[in-house]
Amino acid sequence: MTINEEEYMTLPKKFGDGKGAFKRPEQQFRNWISRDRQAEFPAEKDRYHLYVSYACPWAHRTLITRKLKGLEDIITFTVVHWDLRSRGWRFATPEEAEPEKNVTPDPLHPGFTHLRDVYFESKPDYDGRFTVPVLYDKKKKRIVSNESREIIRMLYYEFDHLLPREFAMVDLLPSELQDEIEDTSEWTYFGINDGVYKTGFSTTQESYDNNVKILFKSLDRAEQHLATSPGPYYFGENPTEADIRLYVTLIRFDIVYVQHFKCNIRDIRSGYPALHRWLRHCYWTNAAFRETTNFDHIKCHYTKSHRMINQGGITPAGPLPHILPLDG
Ligand SMILES: N[C@@H](CCC(=O)N[C@@H](CS)C(=O)NCC(=O)O)C(=O)O
Repeated sequence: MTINEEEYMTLPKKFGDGKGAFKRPEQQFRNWISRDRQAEFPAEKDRYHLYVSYACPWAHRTLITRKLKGLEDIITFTVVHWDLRSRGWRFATPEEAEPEKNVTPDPLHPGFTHLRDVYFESKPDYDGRFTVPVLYDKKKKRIVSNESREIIRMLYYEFDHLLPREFAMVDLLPSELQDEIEDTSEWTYFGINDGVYKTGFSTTQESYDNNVKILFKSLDRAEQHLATSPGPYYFGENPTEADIRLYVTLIRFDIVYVQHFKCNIRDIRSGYPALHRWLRHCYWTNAAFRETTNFDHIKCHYTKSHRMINQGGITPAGPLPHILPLDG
């Protein structure tokens, strides 16, 4: 399938199920980094690079994991411009790259203007979408993976031998919680992470009605869990994959999904006290969550890039503040 340039932004129709529902395509780069030195992609310092958008929840997972695992000196990253247009994600021009904008040109390929150029470098006949995150091997000049759920799992343990003990000890998928985390991840993905997209990209009333119902039932389920568990994280004292997966959607919920994706039966700050407490705890007490969250990129990307939903590209001012204080 070759992506037609003009149709590129009609994503909900192109990847719909024919009944007005959005269907997320499978990713094409699925290699793994390994601690084994003989592996095709062995874990090494300063060999791998992440291409991310601060706007994208899937890419956000990788940035949180990188920081929780103390991989900042080991894996570098580049943030694309939030402005997603018909040629896909683009890199900032040198003139745009002011520090407060938090975007840069591609440091690895000075001539590349778009993320698609990185995809074509790896696979000249690539025919999928040019999505973030991308995990890139600087040595082989090839994409390792463009699937966030697999990228984060590579970061959990494969680099541990290169890390100081305090970070090697950080276990985001402890074996005693693995089944519960897998189970939670499954319905969280279906109902919440992808649920906001399926709701917002619905092109029929029926699809919207179905998906918004599943989304809020899933939020109720997460609320119930947090209201009856000791916290402060989803499964106790320490953050795990369950927190990473839920956080990236809920931090975008009140500021974007409520109005932009019509996920407005309730919002988190006034309708879900336990989720709200948990969300503020992640943001305010843990730099890995807070410092990887960029509200400007999030708001501008969704509202100005999805012109099929918001024709004029108007970005709403509120809600303010973007997140309430810890004890607010
Ligand atoms: N399953 C992928 C999904 C990634 C994805 O859909 N990323 C979106 C941004 S939120 C993207 O890059 N879209 C650009 C496009 O489709 O042109 C993952 O989790 O890594």
